[in-house]
Amino acid sequence: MRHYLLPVLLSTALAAQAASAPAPDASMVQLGSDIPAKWQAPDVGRDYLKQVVEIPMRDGVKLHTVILIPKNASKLPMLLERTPYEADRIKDGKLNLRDSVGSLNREWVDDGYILVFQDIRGKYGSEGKYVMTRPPIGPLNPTKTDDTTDAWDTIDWLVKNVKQSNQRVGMIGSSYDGWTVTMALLDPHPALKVAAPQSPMVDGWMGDDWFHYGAFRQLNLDYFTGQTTKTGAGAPMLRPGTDDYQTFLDAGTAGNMARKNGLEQLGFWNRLAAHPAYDAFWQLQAVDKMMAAKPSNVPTMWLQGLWDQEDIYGAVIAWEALKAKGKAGNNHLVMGPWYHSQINRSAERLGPFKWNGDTAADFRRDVLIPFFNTYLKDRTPAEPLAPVMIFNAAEKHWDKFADWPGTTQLTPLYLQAGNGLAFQPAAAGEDSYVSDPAKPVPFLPPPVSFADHERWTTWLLQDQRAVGTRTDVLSYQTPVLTAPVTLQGAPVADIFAKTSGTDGDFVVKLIDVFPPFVAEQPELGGYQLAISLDIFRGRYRQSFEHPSPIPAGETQEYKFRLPTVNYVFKPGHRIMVQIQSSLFPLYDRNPQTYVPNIFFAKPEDFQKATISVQRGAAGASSVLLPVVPASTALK
Ligand code: PG9
Repeated sequence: MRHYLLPVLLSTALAAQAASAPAPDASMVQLGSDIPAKWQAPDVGRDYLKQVVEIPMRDGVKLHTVILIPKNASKLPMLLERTPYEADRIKDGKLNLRDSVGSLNREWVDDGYILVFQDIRGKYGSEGKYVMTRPPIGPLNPTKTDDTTDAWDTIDWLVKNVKQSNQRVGMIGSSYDGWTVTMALLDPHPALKVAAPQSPMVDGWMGDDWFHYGAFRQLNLDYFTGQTTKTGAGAPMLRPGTDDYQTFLDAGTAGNMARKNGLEQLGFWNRLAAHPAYDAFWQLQAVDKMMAAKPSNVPTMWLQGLWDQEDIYGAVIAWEALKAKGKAGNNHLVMGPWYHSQINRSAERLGPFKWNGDTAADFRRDVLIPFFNTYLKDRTPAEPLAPVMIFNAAEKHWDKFADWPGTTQLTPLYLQAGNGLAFQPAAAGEDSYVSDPAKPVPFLPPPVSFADHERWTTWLLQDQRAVGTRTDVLSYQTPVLTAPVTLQGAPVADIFAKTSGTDGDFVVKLIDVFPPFVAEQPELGGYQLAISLDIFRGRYRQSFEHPSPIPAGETQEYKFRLPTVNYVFKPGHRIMVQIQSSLFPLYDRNPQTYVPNIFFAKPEDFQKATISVQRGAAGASSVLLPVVPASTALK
């Protein structure tokens, strides 16, 4: 009985208490919201001010901008980064600015900079419409704004409104953020005094993010969904499994993969897929061409990695375009032993290759920040800045150059019978392989996931022994070198080949073969390091704009520039050249049957083809090497 009675007694007591409770007054009741309309953060001892402003552009669109100002700052320069990757990513969770900004920006804080981050139009906190790497005002952009005007309007606002500044601005940023720097340079605001595009996307068709010489980079499908399904961060595509080699093979074409994953809703994918050739769509947004038409006088440092897995093309090409316009005086070129954007991280090693010290941190301290200080703080650098600095990964030191390339003379290294390579022309002959689209050559040993950061950032340094024994990969090598061979410039692949198909891709790799034993680092014994490699889609052999079928069975020339090198093949090493017809799933498969648009090839278009690479009089296939005359060439 007691068991049931207790709750009844208790509830009776509580009811009696409520009946006798005093009436609530107004201070007890919330009719509005517990979140104030505007929260004013008190001064709790932060050593900086954080201002979040919506800066109006000339068309009234407001761009979300985060300004971090050291406390008691006066006459400090401003470092501006315009980004599609969230200006608010710099959190203000710490009392000290240097702790808040993280390792990437700490050095600038230490040196006394005001940091400014801005969301570009249509991304994250900014108003307006987002257009992927928005082309400049003109035929592809019939509006009155672009990232040149947005940078101009932003800088104009900053110099008028940030009272703690010295009214000078430097722009910096990597990759997409490097591209925004290049756009600002097309009509720089007078207060923009110095700039550093790092691994900038310059030409997405020729050799940066989207394609390489017409071969499509399939991991972009993840990028498009991440970047353009939402104003904020979207998610990459979902996968039926963990191996992207199998996933993309099963999809058949990039077009199928896109369709399955809903990408037909995405404007940029549709535009890209409709323009697989280098037509006006690509030509009119190639930054190097725009730069050459409007070269700026702003002191600019073009930076990129020698093994940049995303944008290995742009910085050096833009620098060359400006040099050709007589602008070498205010444009510097720097190439470090870095993966994409590693300039902003630590860089003591890349894959298994170890350098002497942190090549990125040392460079930022000794070169990059002094370069900015020269123009933003009137400080004279300890050493005059070399026009060109390129790391020599074989000898593990920086080389400085008054001009680049080190030689304009290209020396052919010819394919020889018996898988040899030599500087002497070869006797006529050919080597054949069957390229089977059902078994494309992997760019990394499967299983492979584009999301694997370590493997993705080092795939260009993959030991090529992984594929050298495949029957669809041709490998040629020199005898063991007895004298160094020094390269300073961009090698050029010059391949003469027949195919039984009517289209096909050519991948050419220039490889340093390490000696069988490397005492300092035994794991490098026999390592085959590609120092320069690229892919070329055969239909573009005569014109990038107007592709044409390959006449089956006829020798054709495939000539294309490979990524820039500053490298020494040392005595005891060998030079190797590998040729193959796929690099999958990074690059989409060529069906090897000519179709109007490879994105939409049908399963029956994918056919095996026999490729016959020519030697000697039949077609003197070679790789043209920028051998500096001082080096003793191979006999
Ligand atoms: N490589 C990336 C990118 C640059 C430009 C356009 C699209 C992608 C990046 O890292 O930002």
